[in-house]
Amino acid sequence: MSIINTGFGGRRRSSRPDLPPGQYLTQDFPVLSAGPTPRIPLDKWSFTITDELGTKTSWNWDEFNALPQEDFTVDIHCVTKWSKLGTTWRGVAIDTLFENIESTADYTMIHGYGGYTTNVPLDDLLDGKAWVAHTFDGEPLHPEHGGPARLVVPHLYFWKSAKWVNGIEMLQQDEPGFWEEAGYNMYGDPWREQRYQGD
Ligand SMILES: Nc1nc2c(c(=O)[nH]1)N[C@H]1C(S)=C(S)[C@@H](COP(=O)(O)O)O[C@H]1N2
Ligand SMILES: [Mo]
Repeated sequence: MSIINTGFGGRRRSSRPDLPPGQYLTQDFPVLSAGPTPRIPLDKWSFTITDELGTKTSWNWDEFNALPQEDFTVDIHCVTKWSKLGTTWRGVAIDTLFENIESTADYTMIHGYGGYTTNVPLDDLLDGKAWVAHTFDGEPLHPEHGGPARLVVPHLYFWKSAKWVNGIEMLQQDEPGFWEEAGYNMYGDPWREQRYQGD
């Protein structure tokens, strides 16, 4: 008997160049949540950028949807070692949200409904590197996957892509969020396998 590995759905470590070290491919979309799924009615939803002086800029759902929208296709990599290639999303680039924000702070804390937090340097959110997405695979983002809207920062491990995202807080200094407090890496580059503190 021979074992045929097609490269799809298998756990074999692949030499394919689009798969970071230690990751395997999945065709599923696993759900990973540290707590219950918050349900946010769209008429209660808002997104707020808070600068380092405490000044707030907010969008309600209608205002957010009136911003320029982008379709994007990206690979995502979870620290639990699954990767999913070519995922398609629609949402607002973080660049768009920061167009009228004046800040000299280099770090951010991302906040989500339900209390989730994760830290991302501002540079890693700008220049087309991150979005607040409301649509996955042509459908409204399912609540389990972060709907109404989630952050998508595909070049970092997926725990940085906060589900049910509702704000970005500007910080002068880097601070750990929820998983980072628990020992996960402060930056989380999948290509350098920065899973845990000290990696
Ligand atoms: N608010 C919130 N966002 C979160 C999480 C969470 O528990 N709460 N888990 C993170 C982790 S570890 C991963 S891998 C992805 C999982 O997203 P998914 O459930 O859509 O696959 O969401 C990230 N964003
Ligand atoms: Mo994860």
